[in-house]
Amino acid sequence: MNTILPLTELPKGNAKGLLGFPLNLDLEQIDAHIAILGVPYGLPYYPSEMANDQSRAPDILRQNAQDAAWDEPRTLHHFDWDLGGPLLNNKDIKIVDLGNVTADFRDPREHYNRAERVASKIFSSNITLISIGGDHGIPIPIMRAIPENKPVVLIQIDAHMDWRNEVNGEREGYSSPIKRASELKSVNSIFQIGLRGVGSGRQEEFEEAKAYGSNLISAYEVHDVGIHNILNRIPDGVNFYLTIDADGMDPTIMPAVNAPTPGGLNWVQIRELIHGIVKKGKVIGLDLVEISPSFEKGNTTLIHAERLICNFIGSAVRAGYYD
Ligand SMILES: [Mn+2]
Repeated sequence: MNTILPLTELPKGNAKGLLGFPLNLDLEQIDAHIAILGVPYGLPYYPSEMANDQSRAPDILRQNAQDAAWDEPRTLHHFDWDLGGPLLNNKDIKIVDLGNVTADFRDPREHYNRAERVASKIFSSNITLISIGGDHGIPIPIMRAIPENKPVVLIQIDAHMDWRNEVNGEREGYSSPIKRASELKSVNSIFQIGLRGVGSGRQEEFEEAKAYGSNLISAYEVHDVGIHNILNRIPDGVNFYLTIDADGMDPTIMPAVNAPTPGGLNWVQIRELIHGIVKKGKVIGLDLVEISPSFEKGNTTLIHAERLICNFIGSAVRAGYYD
């Protein structure tokens, strides 16, 4: 194990952070209200997954964000109709991009250890953490860093339950984040929204999730009753952690996923859900995972991903998180 490697490194191929926010690799000095962190690598189920397609997503999102395409970036200063004003609402809000968590290919688990150490620093400093995956194993070390004295309600947006105890002997891969979350003292309850189609879960994982008391909400229920009624089931005045698998959204808006599944959340629904949860309590962290750039169509997934992150930032600012 090489302890000399820094916890994070510069994104490849560009020197700018996401949405043009400054890069800050000195983790001893983070002067920010919100920190963005790339976490490229999960733990593989097969040798070929050591660096999977999803591991390219943090840098590709930074490079191909719609904002980066304009000569003069607009996202920070122009009027945003999703938010009713500029992104940061003319407040003095500091956002930094911490770069990507460094990998150690002699010890793949060290990537998770580093992600957990960065997340611990962020959570203990009351900075909001936005992590970009990588596959859905990424939130396992991040959620492990949530302090037990500040427990959260976990909200997962996903087509799949992700309750596998292990796959090919690996307990911390992309089929297991909610199973691992259910074992944490820092997770009080779980809402799983957007479930549909066929995934890695079997009847036994379904029974286990029910026995735990997880709130399993199918995408079809969301379409039937509307986001408003789903929000009414989620408690107010608590802390939240939000994990968003790109395949929770409908493949028409996020096609770049490994398991595209019909019937997912549309843009209007995911936007309303994010704004609604942010208003209910403090979202201490959000991750967006499972973007597989090889399957991208146009810039569709990346544009929705960027808008999703902007809606989260803008709603957090307007909910008074940093006042
Ligand atoms: Mn997932």
